[in-house]
Amino acid sequence: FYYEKFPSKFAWGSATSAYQTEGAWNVHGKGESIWDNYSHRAPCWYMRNQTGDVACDSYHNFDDDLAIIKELGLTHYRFSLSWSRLFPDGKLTSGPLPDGVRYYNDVINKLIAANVEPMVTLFHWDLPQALQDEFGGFNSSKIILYYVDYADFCFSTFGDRIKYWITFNAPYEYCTQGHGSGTLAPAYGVTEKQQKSMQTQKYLASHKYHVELVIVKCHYSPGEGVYYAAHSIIKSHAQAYHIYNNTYRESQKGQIGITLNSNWADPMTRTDLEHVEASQRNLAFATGWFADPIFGTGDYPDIMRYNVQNISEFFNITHDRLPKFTEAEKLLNKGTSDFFGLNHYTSHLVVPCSYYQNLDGPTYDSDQLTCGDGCAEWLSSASTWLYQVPWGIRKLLIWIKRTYGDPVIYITENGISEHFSDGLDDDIRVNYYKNYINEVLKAIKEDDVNVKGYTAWSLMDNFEWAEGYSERFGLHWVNFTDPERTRIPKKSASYYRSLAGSGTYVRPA
Ligand code: GCO
Repeated sequence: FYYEKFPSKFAWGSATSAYQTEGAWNVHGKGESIWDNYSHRAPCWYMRNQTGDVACDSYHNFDDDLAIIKELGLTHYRFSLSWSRLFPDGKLTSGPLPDGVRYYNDVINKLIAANVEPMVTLFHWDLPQALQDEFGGFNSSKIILYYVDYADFCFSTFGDRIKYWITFNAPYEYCTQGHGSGTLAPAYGVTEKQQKSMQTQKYLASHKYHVELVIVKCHYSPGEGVYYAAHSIIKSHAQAYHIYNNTYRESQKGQIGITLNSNWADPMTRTDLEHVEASQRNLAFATGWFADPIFGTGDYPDIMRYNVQNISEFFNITHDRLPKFTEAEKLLNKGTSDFFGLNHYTSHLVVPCSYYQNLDGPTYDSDQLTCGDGCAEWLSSASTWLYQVPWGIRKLLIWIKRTYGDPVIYITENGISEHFSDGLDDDIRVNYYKNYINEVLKAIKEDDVNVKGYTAWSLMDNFEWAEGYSERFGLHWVNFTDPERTRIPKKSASYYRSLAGSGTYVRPA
C-alpha cells in the first residue's frame, strides 16, 4: 500500500440541503416553498406520492445529525437555509421568524462548538411559493431584489460565524428542469401532459450516451423560462457577492462563491472530430452557461449564443431567446466567486445532435461500449443518470483549471445512489468514494489543481427530489418508517471517517 497525504488543512465534509432533510415543512410559521407545493400537488405521478414533509426531520433532530458529523470526524459541514423558514413569503416584511433564526443559530453554534466549519448554501432550490405565484419566481428579474434582501439578512444575522457562503446550488438543474422540463419544482409553465413527455425525454437524455444535452433540453422546453431563470440567478448571485464583498467581508472575513453541478463530457468516439467538438460544446453549454459569466468573461459563451440562435431559427422563433447582459452587468458578473463549488457525480459520452434519433436503439443499449480508443465499462447506480466514471472528475478538474484560470475549487457534492431496499453494506459506495477521491488526489498532486476541500453527498439518506425516497445517497442509512428517523452508519461511513480523520489516502500498491 501507498499512503498518500492530502494537503494539510484540506476540508473534509459532507453535505445536505434543507428541503431534502429538515422536514417540519409548516412548523412554527414556516411558509410554503415551491417544493412543498410541488410535492403536495395532485398525485405527482413520478414522485411516488412522497414528500419532504418530514424527511429526516432534522429540524427536530439536529443533535442526531451533529452526533454523526462528529463521529465522522468532519472538519466542514455543508447545509442550506430554507428561505421560507426565515421569511414565509420570501419578503423581508414577512419575517424574520424567530424560530427559524433560532434553529439556524443553534445549528451553526453547535457545529462551531464541535469544531466543524459550517458551509452555508443560501438557495438549494426551495424558493418561497409566494414569490413563485406573484411573478413567476426566477422567471422574472423582480426576484433579484428579494433574493438580495434575503442574502443580506443572512450575512448580517449569521455571517459573524460563517466563513463559507454559497449563493446558489446547481442552477443548471434548477433552470433546465424547474423552468424547462418540469421534472423539478416549480415546473414553471409546464402542463402535466408536457411534463409526461418531458419525462420521456429525460429518460432518453439521461442515458449515459448523451447528446448535446442543453441544446436538446432547451429546444424541447415549452418556454424560454430556462434562459430567463438562469439570467436572474446570475444577476442575483453577482449582486449578493458585491454586497458581501463591500459590506461584510472586512469584518466577517469569509468567502463567498457559487456551486455548479458539472458532468465531464467525453466524445463517444475520440477519433471523430465531430464527436470531439460536440463534447466541447456540451461543456461550454452546460458548465460555461454559468461559469463563463462568473469565472470567465462576464458573459455567456459565444458558442452558446450561436447555438441558441440556430435552434430558435429552426423553430421559427424570431427573437433571440438568450437574454443579453449590458456591458456594466458583464463587469458586475465577472470574478464574483471566491471559489468554484463543484457538484460532480458522473460523465457523459457525447455525440452530436444529429445522432439523437439512433440513441435508444439496441446498438447502444448496453452497459459496456467500446469507446474510441479505450474500452469504457461504466458501472451504473440506482439513478438512471449516474454512471461511475472516476477518471471523469480528474479530467473535469483539469478542464476547470485551464478554462477559468486556476480557481480555488471546493468539491461541494460527490456521491452515489443505491435503491431504497439496499442496506448497510454499501460496498458500491465505498468503491465509488475510493475511486473518485483517488482521482481528486491525482488532480491535486499530479496536475496541480487547486482543490481545497471535498464534501460528500450525503451525510445521510434523504428526499431525492423527483425520485422521492427511492434512491439512497447517504453515508448513513435512515429509517424512514421510524418516527425518530434513526440514522445508522453504513460501511461507507467508516471508510469516509478513516479518510477524513487522517487526511491520508491508502492506495493499493
Ligand atoms: C444538487 C443535487 C442534490 C441531489 C444530489 C443527488 O445539489 O445538485 O440535486 O440535491 O440530491 O445531486 O442527485
